Amino acid sequence: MDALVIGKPNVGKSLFVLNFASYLGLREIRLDVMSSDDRVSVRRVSLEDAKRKLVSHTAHKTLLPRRVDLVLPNGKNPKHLSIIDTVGISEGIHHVADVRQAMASTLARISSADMVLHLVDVSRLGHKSIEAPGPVDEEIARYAKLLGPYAILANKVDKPGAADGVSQLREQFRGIPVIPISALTRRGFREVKALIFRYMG
Ligand SMILES: Nc1nc2c(ncn2[C@@H]2O[C@H](COP(=O)(O)OP(=O)(O)O)[C@@H](O)[C@H]2O)c(=O)[nH]1
Ligand SMILES: [Mg+2]
Repeated sequence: MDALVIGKPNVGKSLFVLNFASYLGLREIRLDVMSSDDRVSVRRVSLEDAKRKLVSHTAHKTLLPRRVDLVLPNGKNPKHLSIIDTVGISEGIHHVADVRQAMASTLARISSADMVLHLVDVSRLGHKSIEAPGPVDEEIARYAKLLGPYAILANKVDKPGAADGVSQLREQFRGIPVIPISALTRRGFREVKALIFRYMG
């Protein structure tokens, strides 16, 4: 099963993917870089190295999707889960062609993913920063909810002001599951795992 992680720049997608993989038991990852024609180059790195490389204040650090493959023990039928980290989708039209292209191909992946996990930075609701929830989040939601299993992960609940943000977000995205999480402290990871397992059958 492929779970696509999508959202605005700096909302915590990369930190979520790596810490969630670690929560699911992974210590070293094959960091598969997927090119636009879906060719994959494989590298093995520790989760700590991956974090140093991929988690950043700089937006659009990861243009190509990164896939993390996990095998989850389940008696005689181990489950295979791929979590795909993607480039941030920003508001408006980005001035760099490569970034625009990466965003377009990320959006195109929504239709083929088995599940979409849409991260928002719930601590920035009402702010003007690039990671603040905005119109592009509503567009992603409108599209993704039609296509299959979809949830919003309200990230950075460890930060001040996030509790209000979660209830506002639930109000705004009625009918869509909103799971409060912290990619940093791993709060809410149990709920995300339960959701994924429910869809994996
Ligand atoms: N306090 C806090 N910071 C976070 C959390 N998730 C991500 N960050 C920080 O937000 C910044 C952007 O994270 P990153 O994973 O690179 O975001 P991405 O652009 O969506 O992949 C980094 O400085 C992270 O350390 C969180 O849950 N809590
Ligand atoms: Mg990233």
